[in-house]
Amino acid sequence: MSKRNFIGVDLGGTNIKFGVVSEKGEVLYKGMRSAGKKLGREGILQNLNKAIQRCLIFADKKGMKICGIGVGSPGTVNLETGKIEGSCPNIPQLVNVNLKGWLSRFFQFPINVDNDANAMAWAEFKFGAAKGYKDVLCLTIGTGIGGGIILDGKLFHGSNFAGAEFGHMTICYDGRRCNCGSIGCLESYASATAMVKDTKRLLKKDKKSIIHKLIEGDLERLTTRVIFQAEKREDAVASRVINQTCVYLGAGIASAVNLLNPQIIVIGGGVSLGGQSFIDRIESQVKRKAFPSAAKSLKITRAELGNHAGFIGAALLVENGLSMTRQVR
Ligand code: BMX
Ligand code: ZN
Repeated sequence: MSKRNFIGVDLGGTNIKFGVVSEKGEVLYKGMRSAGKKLGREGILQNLNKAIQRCLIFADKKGMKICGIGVGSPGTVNLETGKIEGSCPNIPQLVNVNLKGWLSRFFQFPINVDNDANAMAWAEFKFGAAKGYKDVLCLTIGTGIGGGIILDGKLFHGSNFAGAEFGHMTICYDGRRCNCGSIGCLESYASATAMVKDTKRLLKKDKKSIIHKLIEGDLERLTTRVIFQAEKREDAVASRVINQTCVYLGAGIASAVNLLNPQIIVIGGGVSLGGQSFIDRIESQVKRKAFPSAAKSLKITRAELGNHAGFIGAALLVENGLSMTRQVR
């Protein structure tokens, strides 16, 4: 058994995923609970606290030593202070919360807080689909679209820790309004939230779509899982939305490829439910749009660590999160 174990928490808009992770990336314990977004700031923080307590109880039972707690949170996280800064469109209750300060009132361990997609990227780089590569771009497509960049083996944060916000690249300068306040961001076109919205709009006009049956007429039950299921059954509405999503993602990813020329792109999050055919369609869009010299040996693949990547990465970043910050600043 590995001697150095960490608690990792992935604080999402809907759920909190958490676990005890060894330094070798093994998941020794895992759990999930609702983030309680409707409960407001205190409620979310209490749920975060409870998730960590569950990990500590497990570690205690097994006689395991915990060496630190890592949290991945949406939004811009100041790595030095542990505060969520700027805008936090998908969990606005967290803006200006010093997560690290708050947690250190309850837990006497080294604590590190980073952006959720950065954490996912780090996990995939260390132990997942991007293992062995040094220039990596990860994106997670769920409620929003998050991004993480690894350049020359180092996690890139940017000068104010706000880098790699992949979902907020402009793909249409006068397009849809985004949750972040800007216009035309990739997230407002290609996130799971956007896919569901677009599908609902089309369903109002297409009464024959099989999706109506799958959701038993209740639009509230529509998820990307249902959309992918419907596409397998050759539903026209589902195909149209999914193909269009691939076009949007292709445009965003191609721009990032031209900017960074990564070796590999890893795609995770709920939308990776779309399987290999979804990745293949994104890949063909990217290859069509990106510089041939940047695209020629580019690999695009699904994340390997699935739902666990966020908390695994958060846990692993406890040890090198801060040392990396110093390299950036
Ligand atoms: C948003 C942004 C990113 C985050 C991404 C994925 C906020 C609150 N979030 O673009 O920082 O990485 O969503 O988040 O500003 P998820 O909630 O979809 O996992
Ligand atoms: Zn935006």
